[in-house]
Amino acid sequence: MQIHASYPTNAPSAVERHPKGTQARILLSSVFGPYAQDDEFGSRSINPMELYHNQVTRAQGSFSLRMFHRSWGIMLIQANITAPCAVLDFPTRDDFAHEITANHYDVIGISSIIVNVVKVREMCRMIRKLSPGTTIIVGGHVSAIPGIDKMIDADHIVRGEGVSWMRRYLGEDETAPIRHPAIVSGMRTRIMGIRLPERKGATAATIIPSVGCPMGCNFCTTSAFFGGKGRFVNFFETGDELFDVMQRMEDELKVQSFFIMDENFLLHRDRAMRLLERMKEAHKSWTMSVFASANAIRKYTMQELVELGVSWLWMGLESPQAGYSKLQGSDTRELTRELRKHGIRVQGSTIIGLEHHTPDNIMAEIEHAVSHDTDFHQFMLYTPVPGTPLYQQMSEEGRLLRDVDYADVHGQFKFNFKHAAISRDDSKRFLDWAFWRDYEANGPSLYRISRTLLAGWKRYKDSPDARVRERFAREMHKLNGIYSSALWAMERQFRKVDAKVSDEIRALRKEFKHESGIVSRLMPAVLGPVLLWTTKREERRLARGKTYEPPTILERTNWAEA
Ligand code: B12
Ligand code: SF4
Repeated sequence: MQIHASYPTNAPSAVERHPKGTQARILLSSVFGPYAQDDEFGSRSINPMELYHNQVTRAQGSFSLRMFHRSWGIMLIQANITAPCAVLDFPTRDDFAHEITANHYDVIGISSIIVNVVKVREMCRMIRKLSPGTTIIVGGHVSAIPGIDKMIDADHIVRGEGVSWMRRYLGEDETAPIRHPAIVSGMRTRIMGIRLPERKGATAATIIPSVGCPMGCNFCTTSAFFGGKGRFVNFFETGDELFDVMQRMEDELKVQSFFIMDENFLLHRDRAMRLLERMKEAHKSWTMSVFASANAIRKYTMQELVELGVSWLWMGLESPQAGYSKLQGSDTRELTRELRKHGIRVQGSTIIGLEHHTPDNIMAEIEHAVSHDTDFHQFMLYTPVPGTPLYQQMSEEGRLLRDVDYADVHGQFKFNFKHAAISRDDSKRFLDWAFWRDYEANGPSLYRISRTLLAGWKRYKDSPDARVRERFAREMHKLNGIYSSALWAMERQFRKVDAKVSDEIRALRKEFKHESGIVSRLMPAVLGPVLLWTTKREERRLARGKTYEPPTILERTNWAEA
């Protein structure tokens, strides 16, 4: 078995080549499901394959935003090799067994994060039994586990960036430009008990400009995995390259909105400003959802952000006392308020259980987080994850709890280390409280995003910039009847949680009515009661333990039947 580190990129290659080179048949698979249940392979009901419901809106009941995202890492690798390749996403164990017996693969690559290491072990075992002779490659964050080579039976374990590694392995040109796959960012979206229709162009395209982040926060696993502080891997260096990719996606997927999967997109100001120039020249009224740190956001005026089309922003708030450089000089509450006034939805992210937290001060810190009144709020436990500087430090200090299963090391359950002041069980109580408190005080996120949208619409509906005007009009007209109806149902359903917030929802609904055309004005009378009914039905289903799973997807490229 060999363990390879593929960062820094372009390091001299010690990777042996596959004898068949680009003729090798490759299968790239994510780990098997089902995911949202407790089982012996490390699935956990608390850890579903859903971004929002897992770590953001999980306390919001039937108002929780539920959707699935494909495994973009293996899609990116597939799009950048010329070998015949299949991607198998979200298989069951039976699907996986069937695929590797129905077809002969020379190479099977498994992509996984740390929590799913037992599934990787099982998949390696299955491959050895059902497809002996096949080379097994394991990549993704799971490879950062110390001693992983003793835990699983793989031939190669790849740390860091996978496209260049795989190209090298197959004897392809690893410096060739990256070809971006067409990725629809989310699927099977559900809210208020309804599955939203999937029309071409209705869902954003995911764009992956880079992996890693040079800020190097001590707990950050993505930063550490792609080289750590001062390093990251750029797939598209310039605004021009990015513009070209986005334009291609606009054509292929018929989208005008993009989910930019870059840990700190706004940090690279030259690239973003060049992208804006190109957008202006080509009159592109695009919408962008981005991740950015507060110090990076502060490099832009609100006008620049709005012109760029930033409509959703994921920002780490962590804790004002924590001293992270990305937060220095920022009043994050003021920044959040300002962004929302300009129609930019803010998703805050707060860490529970930092070193300075104690049972005496943590409630105040949670209140502070909640007082940001962000549209969405992610809460996560401070978690030393293998590969990060924090893990190294905790390990040296002898504070890691040795008997915690990797399947439970994901920041949404309990501490995996000895905290100076907070017990393991209390870590979960504080975390659960934070989610609940944010929901109770600020209402369903769907209400909050409606409010931000309306604020943006009012501010920019007469903007002199036609691109900006068009963007807000597009969002408002497409949705205002739906939002008003959802608000009608939310107002009633939320009354039992908090009457004051319910009144605020009602006031917002009235404002929507004022800004709406005749059809949208009438819609809540019909659609509102339907949504109230589906919401209640969903509450009952959830109370009975209903969970959701992503569909299995198989996609082949450069394929000729053997
Ligand atoms: C989208 C996403 C998800 C999606 C699911 C995606 C999926 N289909 O599996 C959702 C939202 C459901 C999700 C859920 C979870 N996620 Co998540 N997720 C991400 C996110 C935001 C993007 C992943 C991505 O596509 N990145 C871009 C691609 C290009 O990078 P990549 O996947 O790392 O792939 C590259 C390399 O790793 C490598 N590679 C990957 N696979 C393979 C395979 C082979 C064979 C090779 C050679 C190379 C290779 O090559 C790729 C190209 O360079 C990342 C954060 C991030 N910025 O990466 C977190 C992240 C991967 N998630 C993480 C976590 C912890 C979780 C959860 C546990 C939620 C939680 N409680 O936090 C759950 C787990 C759910 C479950 N039951 O398994 C952590 C992983 C931590 C770790 N060290 O293991 C990350 C890094 C976030 C973070 N910073 O903490 N997640
Ligand atoms: S700024 Fe965010 S993405 Fe960058 S290292 Fe810190 S936590 Fe990670």
